[in-house]
Amino acid sequence: MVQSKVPSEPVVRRYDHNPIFTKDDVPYPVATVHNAGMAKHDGRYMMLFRSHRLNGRSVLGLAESKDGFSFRARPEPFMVPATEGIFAEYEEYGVEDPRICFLGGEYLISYSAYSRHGVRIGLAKTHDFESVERVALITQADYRNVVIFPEKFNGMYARLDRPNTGIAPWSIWISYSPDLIHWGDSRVVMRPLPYHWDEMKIGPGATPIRTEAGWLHIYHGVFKTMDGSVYRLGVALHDLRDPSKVLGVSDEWILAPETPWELSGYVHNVVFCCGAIAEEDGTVKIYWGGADTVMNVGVAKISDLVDLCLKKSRPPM
Ligand code: BMA
Repeated sequence: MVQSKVPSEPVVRRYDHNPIFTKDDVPYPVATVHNAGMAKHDGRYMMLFRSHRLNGRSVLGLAESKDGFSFRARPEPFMVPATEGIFAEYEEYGVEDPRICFLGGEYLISYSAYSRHGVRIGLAKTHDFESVERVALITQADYRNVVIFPEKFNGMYARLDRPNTGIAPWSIWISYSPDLIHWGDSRVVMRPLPYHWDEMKIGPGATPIRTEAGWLHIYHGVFKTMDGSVYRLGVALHDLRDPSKVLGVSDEWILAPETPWELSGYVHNVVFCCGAIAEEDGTVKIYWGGADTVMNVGVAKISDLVDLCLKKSRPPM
């Protein structure tokens, strides 16, 4: 007799009407929409999404929503590569994968700046999502995936970042700054685990979320297969007072490519998160790019994600 298996509820419940946002929702010509940074501003959900233009280089567009599920795009991109000053030289190939952090009454935007010199991180800020001001380039090459913590620690700003190296698997580091411009005191806090879903490389995902148990961080991990790389999402919990201390990392991923628009597209087998919004009811809306082509959303209970970090842990290093 075949035993029937009781399916367990997925920890992240995909929204029934994914994908929530595609290139057809953008009023200017683009090939993709993906990897959006998220913020809530004046009660509205702001989605700062990346798009490949038809020349293969990326720009950042903005879309807004009242409910977090149905988004309307602005008529023009929000950030395109700078054409003057120091930023022009380092953004020549495009701006990508933004993260948004609300801190000190303003929204900080950390984004990848691509150029012939490699990829580094730019910092910009906005008060109102109408205008945007570039602040500084806050890393050298090659860095990606910078998320800034929405609080200071002993007077210092903190960020998780991901330097690229030829020697070790790409890992998650922490760095500190007195002024958001000069960063240092860097050290590695989390490494990919050999022969595990995130063994090839990991990188910060969404801006960390404050919970009673610690800072909840949704990150991405990559596994190399004979059919290319698979991008999945995982969760880690960092100490509230000392975010360099990782209290737990879930042994299991929380999301893997499964739907047709995550399994195939511009880059197949990818779910990639740059933003999540914690709600007052204890849930979090997680936003992710599917196959570098469309935007999706799912909802998880914050307590379930914290439990995964603390009760089903793998070692952070
Ligand atoms: C990473 C970044 C992401 C992208 C992912 C999958 O290295 O370039 O922007 O979503 O690869 O292609």
